[in-house]
Amino acid sequence: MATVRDVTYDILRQNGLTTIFGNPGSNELPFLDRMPADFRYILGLQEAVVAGMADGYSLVTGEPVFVNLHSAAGTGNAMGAIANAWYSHSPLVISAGQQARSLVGPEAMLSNVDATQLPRPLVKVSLEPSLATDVPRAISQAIHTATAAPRGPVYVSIPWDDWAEDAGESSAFLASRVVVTAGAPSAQQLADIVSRVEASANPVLILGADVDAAGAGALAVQLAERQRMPVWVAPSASRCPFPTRHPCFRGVLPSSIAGLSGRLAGHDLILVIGAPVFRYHQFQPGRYLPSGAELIQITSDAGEAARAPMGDALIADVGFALQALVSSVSVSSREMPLARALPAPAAVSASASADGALSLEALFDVVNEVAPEDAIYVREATTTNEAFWDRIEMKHPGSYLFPAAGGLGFGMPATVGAQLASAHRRVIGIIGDGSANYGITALWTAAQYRIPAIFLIVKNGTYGGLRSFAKQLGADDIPGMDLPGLDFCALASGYGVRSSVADSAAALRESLAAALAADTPTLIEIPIRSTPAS
Ligand code: TZD
Ligand code: CA
Repeated sequence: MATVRDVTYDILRQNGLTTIFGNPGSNELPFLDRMPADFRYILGLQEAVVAGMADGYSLVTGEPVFVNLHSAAGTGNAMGAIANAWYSHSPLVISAGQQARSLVGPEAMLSNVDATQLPRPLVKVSLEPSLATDVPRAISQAIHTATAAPRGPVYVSIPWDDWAEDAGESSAFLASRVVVTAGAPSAQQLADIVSRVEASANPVLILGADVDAAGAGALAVQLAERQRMPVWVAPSASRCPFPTRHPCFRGVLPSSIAGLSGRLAGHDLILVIGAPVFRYHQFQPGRYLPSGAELIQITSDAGEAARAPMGDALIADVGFALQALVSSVSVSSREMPLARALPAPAAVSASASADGALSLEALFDVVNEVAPEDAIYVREATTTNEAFWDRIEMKHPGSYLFPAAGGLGFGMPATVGAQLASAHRRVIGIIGDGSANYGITALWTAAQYRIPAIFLIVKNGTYGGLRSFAKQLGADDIPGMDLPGLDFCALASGYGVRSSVADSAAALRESLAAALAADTPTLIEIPIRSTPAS
């Protein structure tokens, strides 16, 4: 007899989900007992970190990943990370252990009452099979739902007494199923877009995270070059879809309605690929589009297309659509956009500055100089946005990750998960002294599994991003903005991670080079001079 547990492991294996990120509880033990030898279990010490590590891992591999949480409490702890996974279209297959079936009604301890309701609306599907023999089919459904366009997290709650049950003969069909997504534009749909782009006097290309997720950055470069289009990254960028030193590259668009349309003034055609229209953040109302501009959006997410307040949309696979556009558009006779001027190198003294701290500009100059050109950056420190995008060169696919829902707690775990997934690239987390605390226990997983992630803790002693927001809102007396008394080297050592303080360009250069040479994780605490824009 094949049990529900045997068949489930086989389904996970056949679909390539052999890494399990989890934090166990009594409801999960019957599933985890005698885990097959070809699976590995990565323990996170808190579920926000479990789901965040899984997200970082999946964002690098581009594959679905299995997450095992403990009942309602574990799911609750993971919700912030699930919000980020939802907006980054990460196919997290999240399972949660449930009490024994007969104990859920009477609400025994650790029952997940109304389990399927708990993670909504941030999962594509939420299931609790109505009988044990349906568990394998539900897991299979969850995997294929997570990976179908638009991709995203899914949730399955499984009563622990189901695992030992007979899976029944009909479960034998599940493991070998192959479900794939197509979705290319028709010839007519393609011709319409091509003719609008070619007829435009001054088109602009805006790229979103899904272009990078589709591995289609090189196609975006060809499209921009053929049509001589300047290229912006869509606001609230969670990945980097275009090489940052390419002459067509312009930067990341502002996140307010007025700011964004102001920046696009003069363009008559705005082509947006692989992004919602738009992920605004700052509230600054205005006209959605500059006058005289039309907008065309290409997205694989029907929800993104439908909810946009302006423009036309084509729902199609982003990679196929870009390929089709590149093969169809002519080479334009417009002028090639001129490259932006690079920022002047930041002034640094050989030793620590007068106040014993670096500027953000000097920090990123050093990182850009010392880090390998194919480094993967995970960034979660609000005030570093401008200096980072100005000064860090990124030219390889998958070079950048940022929390897609803006939920802090992504940076530390995603740095660990991304490094675990990257045998040949180094992952450098640039994490604020505020943000680091939402996922600090990720340090333990990095240390115990010898994952050589590098954590640069940007220490300005405050929630700097909130300070500049408060200023914009005219709020000048907010409690709880400062973060005195944090010692990240002491925290690192408590979790088993080597660390140092770098308070000058020379010290940072040296400690980052040593971290890159090591095969275990390193944390570098970097005191930063004042808070820009506050
Ligand atoms: N809690 C969560 C889970 N997500 C959030 N985005 C916030 C709170 C609010 N928040 C921001 O949006 S930015 C920020 C907070 C608290 C400050 C982050 O501070 P930091 O970085 O030290 O990490 P900076 O560079 O000092 O802003
Ligand atoms: Ca800070």
